[in-house]
Amino acid sequence: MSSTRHAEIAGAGFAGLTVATALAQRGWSVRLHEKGTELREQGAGIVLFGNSLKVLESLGVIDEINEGSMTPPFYETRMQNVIVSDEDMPGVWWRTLTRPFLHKVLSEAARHAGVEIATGSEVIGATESGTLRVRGGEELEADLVVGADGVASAVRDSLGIRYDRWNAKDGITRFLVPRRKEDLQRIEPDTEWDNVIDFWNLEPRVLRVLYTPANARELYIALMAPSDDKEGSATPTINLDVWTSIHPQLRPVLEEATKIDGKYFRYQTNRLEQWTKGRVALIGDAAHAMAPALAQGGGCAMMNAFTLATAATAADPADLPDALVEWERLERPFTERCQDRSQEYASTRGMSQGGQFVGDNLETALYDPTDPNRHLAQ
Ligand code: FAD
Ligand code: 3HM
Repeated sequence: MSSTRHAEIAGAGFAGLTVATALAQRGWSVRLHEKGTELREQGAGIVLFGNSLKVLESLGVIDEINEGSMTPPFYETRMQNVIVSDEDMPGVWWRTLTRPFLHKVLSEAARHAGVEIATGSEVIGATESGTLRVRGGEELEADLVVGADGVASAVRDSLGIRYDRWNAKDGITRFLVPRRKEDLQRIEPDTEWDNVIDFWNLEPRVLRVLYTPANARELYIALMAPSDDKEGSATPTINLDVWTSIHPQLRPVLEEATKIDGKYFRYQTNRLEQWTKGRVALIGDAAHAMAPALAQGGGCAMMNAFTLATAATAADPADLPDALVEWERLERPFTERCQDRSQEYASTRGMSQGGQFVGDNLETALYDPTDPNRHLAQ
């Protein structure tokens, strides 16, 4: 009998690609199932902090990530177009980038590590003894099964794991557009257009634009409006008149957004009764979807994917279920505190006051999932 351990993973998002690569790099045979017919991420931009950048460093892709991303000089917050904070986050490692780029880097790392990627393969469930069920009838056995299949996880639901869910009143439509930096500079010469700028506007109506340069060419803009504001949340084409009436200096990039079909997305937080059952572990939005306020949903997905891979590798194969329970006990509190902080900001719109990247709010950003001694002091 082969001593190589085998993992079956549902979902090739940031969580699934990370755990697949980390396991394969540690000698596991790994099959990753993606229901989409192509391996790709259609989303817009993302902000990553040290916790996930350390993971990318450990996977061996940080040079590539650095080349295709940037660190803006400041994370600026404006209320009614008045600057309330400019945060340069001393000691905090952070990068902005596009999601398609991050997905491409992770997909290539997975292939390079020897992960078998099955596209057009829809997972319909799993059993705690370690089988993954794929549409079409296949039952695949594994030492470890991972549900990284997103917020509507079939793996989670097939195991009967219950969870609470909160939807925020606000939601967001996200776009990747050309930077148009010179046009923006002409309109507002005193603005540092390389900054992240969180343009809050609460009066006469809640219409916020989070402006995030992702590299020299691409800009991520996220347009937030309450879900009951029909004009503010209109998609697939945004209501240019409404958005430029509040944010006239952003006209060039808002015009770019009208050329793209947008999807309005309401924030959601999930809290599960358990992240593991037998030989199955859940990670990413399947386990802990969160409001994006602290920009840590993907970061937590990647750090939990990585620590799952190291914990499973360190475990005696016969004791894997116990090792998964211990992994959850140690890692879950960090994610839950981040969920709570993000949820609080989302429901109070407290980010409009600026100055959020300080103190306890930095706990997740500063967490190092690659440090084997990280739990010694607890
Ligand atoms: P997903 O990205 O949902 O991936 C799941 C994958 O599984 C998909 O490829 C899907 O096709 C596949 N799949 C689903 N079901 C099945 C099935 N049955 N069988 C096979 N495959 C399946 N995070 C950050 O870190 N920084 C940010 O700046 C940030 N900004 C955000 C802004 C907004 C507005 C929102 C809503 C979220 C933001 N996040 C951010 C959070 C982040 O996007 C998510 O937490 C992260 O993408 C989750 O990754 P995942 O791999 O768990 O899930
Ligand atoms: C990066 C980021 N940060 C905050 C939000 C938010 O509060 O909606 C969205 C984001 O993409």
